[in-house]
Amino acid sequence: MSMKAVCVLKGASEVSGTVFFTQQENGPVKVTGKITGLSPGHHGFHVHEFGDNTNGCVSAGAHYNPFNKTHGDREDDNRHVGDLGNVHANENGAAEFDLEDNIITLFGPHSIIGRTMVIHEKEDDLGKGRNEESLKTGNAGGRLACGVIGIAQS
Ligand SMILES: [Cu+2]
Ligand SMILES: [Zn+2]
Repeated sequence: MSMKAVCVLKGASEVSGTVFFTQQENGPVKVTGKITGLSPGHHGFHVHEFGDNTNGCVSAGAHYNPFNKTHGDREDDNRHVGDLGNVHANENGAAEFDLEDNIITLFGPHSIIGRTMVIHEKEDDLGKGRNEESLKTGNAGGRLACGVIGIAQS
């Protein structure tokens, strides 16, 4: 069985984008997409806990963390489920990405469907910032755009 999900990112800024997720059951999740309107450089990219955008991206809560870990990199054992690291925007402010992740899933009780994808103002320090905030948010700063992850046509 395979599953597809999609997320349209919008916010108060010019930043917008679309993220696609595909997964074969028990396989990794392929995450692809494009975000535009960014400043050139790295931007933190996470799944946040709630699919709630009632008060903008703030209502999405903290990084999705069902196993009570600290913030980290995509390849770290100690990471929030929602930690997808950074995406990199080119000189035109466009970030295109194509990655695979073994921790997020579109199936079961810890599915990311119905939660919120957030693109941040700053680079995520991946938990290596040697301060308390680094282990919570990666010091990625404000939330530029976000969207609820929904079930896509397959
Ligand atoms: Cu975030
Ligand atoms: Zn995190």
